[in-house]
Amino acid sequence: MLSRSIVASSLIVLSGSAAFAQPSVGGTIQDGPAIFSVLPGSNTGPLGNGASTSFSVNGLGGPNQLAAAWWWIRVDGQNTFRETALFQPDAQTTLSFPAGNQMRIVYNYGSFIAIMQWTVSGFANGFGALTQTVTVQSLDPVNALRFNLFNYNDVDVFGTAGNDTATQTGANTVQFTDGAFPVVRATYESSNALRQDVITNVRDLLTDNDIDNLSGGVVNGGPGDLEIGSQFAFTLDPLSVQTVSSTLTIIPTPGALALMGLGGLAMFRRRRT
Ligand SMILES: [Ca+2]
Ligand SMILES: [Ca+2]
Ligand SMILES: [Ca+2]
Ligand SMILES: [Ca+2]
Repeated sequence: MLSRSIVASSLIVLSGSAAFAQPSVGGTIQDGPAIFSVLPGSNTGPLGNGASTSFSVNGLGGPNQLAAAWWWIRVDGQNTFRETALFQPDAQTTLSFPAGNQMRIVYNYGSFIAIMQWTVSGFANGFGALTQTVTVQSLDPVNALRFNLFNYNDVDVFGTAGNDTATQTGANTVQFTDGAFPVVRATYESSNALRQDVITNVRDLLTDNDIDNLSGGVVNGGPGDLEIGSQFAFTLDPLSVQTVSSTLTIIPTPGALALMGLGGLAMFRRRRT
């Protein structure tokens, strides 16, 4: 039943897409010095590499700390044979900007709707966060659906692909550094598992032609060009909804912290303990 409804919606797409042909969806969102972009046309298909992205916390033209970020999906069942990138032809895809710092792409797969959303937050120059969420709403009135969502990030600390190191700092947290600072802290709330490795070992698991699950934590902490993926596995009861999320936080240099008045406080606390 699941595969039949997907095919049905694909046929509708084909009949409408020719008249509304346009580049694959993307756009830019901003909050103060934090700017995030999904490059239009870079998310080319369900079997492709996801989207090219840009994430600066130092204003336009600042170091791009995130060269790629996307979500993959797998609904386990009889006809499941691999993971696929979230993607539908643009005529079937709804792109919106609910706020200046928020971008939303909605996909209707027939038996479920996937709402992919980014929120960017600029706390100060050099200090910001990017939250990526997917909300899945089941449209199936009868069957429970077993979902696997995969969030993938090609983190490039300091805007350079190389020289990054990764350390697991919590069950769902990995910290990336290039030298001492700045630090990218990736947190994956409620994820079942994560896997970090040198590029493109994690993405290859999502783009090859079989079923993979992400586990192992920090597999290769560098230094090198590193990437990370996390997996969220859950079962959706008929007509129910679930949201999963990951957050990348860029922490400023100690000098920038001091300028913000936070560094002195941190040092004061450290001295007293
Ligand atoms: Ca780097
Ligand atoms: Ca594989
Ligand atoms: Ca795979
Ligand atoms: Ca990287």
